[in-house]
Amino acid sequence: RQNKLREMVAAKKPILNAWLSIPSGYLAEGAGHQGFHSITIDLQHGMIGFETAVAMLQAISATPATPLVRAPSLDPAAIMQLLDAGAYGVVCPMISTRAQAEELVAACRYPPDGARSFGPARGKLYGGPDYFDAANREILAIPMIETAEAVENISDILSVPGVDMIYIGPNDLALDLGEAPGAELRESTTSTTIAQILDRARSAKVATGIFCSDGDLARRRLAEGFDLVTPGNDFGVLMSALQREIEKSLS
Ligand code: 3PY
Ligand code: MG
Repeated sequence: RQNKLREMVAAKKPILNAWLSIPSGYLAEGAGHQGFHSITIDLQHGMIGFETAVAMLQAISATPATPLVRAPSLDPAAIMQLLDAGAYGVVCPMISTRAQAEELVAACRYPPDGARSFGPARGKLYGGPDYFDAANREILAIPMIETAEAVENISDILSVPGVDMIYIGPNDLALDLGEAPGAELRESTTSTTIAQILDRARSAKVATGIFCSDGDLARRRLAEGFDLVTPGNDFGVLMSALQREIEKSLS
């Protein structure tokens, strides 16, 4: 199966990515039918374990969205297991050096391109009979750029073969730059740094994604030239929708 995200990047079409932290196949299925191009299951900060992630990947398979995961950390065993479960891309937190980016790519690629162990399990159900031939080409390895060290090493990280997209985590980036989460929303070192990363990635012809607090910021990021945006996460969106209904009920 082809990865539609690759085609969209090549065609310069904006990618809308949903971000799920709530452990529910039902939610994943519903989100996948809303028009998002990809859905990311967050195993780092989400309340989601491996077995529920499998059920969510199955649910996403019933929708047009491409299934991505955010791995809990740069742990090749965990990454390979999520790929075997049918993820078609891995967003990996805290990639700060070339060696870490290479380790991420190696976990996502079968030899000779990498060191992924063979046992595609559900990946083959999602990807189809040509899974083994297609996997190295179609599966995206997406390092998160969210530390000052990653910014220092950005050229090295962008030049690693197999890094086709980076994903900025503005909150951790702000923390590591000595600012508070949310600093990206105003003029700040974090905002300037995000613009620099975008610039560098575009010159290196590596696609860019970024977490956004909501759809307004996502629209701005697309206008700036990001390829993929995440307009908020499920829990935040649901809580503000609930709050709005309370306010309406009392007004
Ligand atoms: C961050 O902002 O640090 C993130 O990881 C976004 O998901
Ligand atoms: Mg982060």
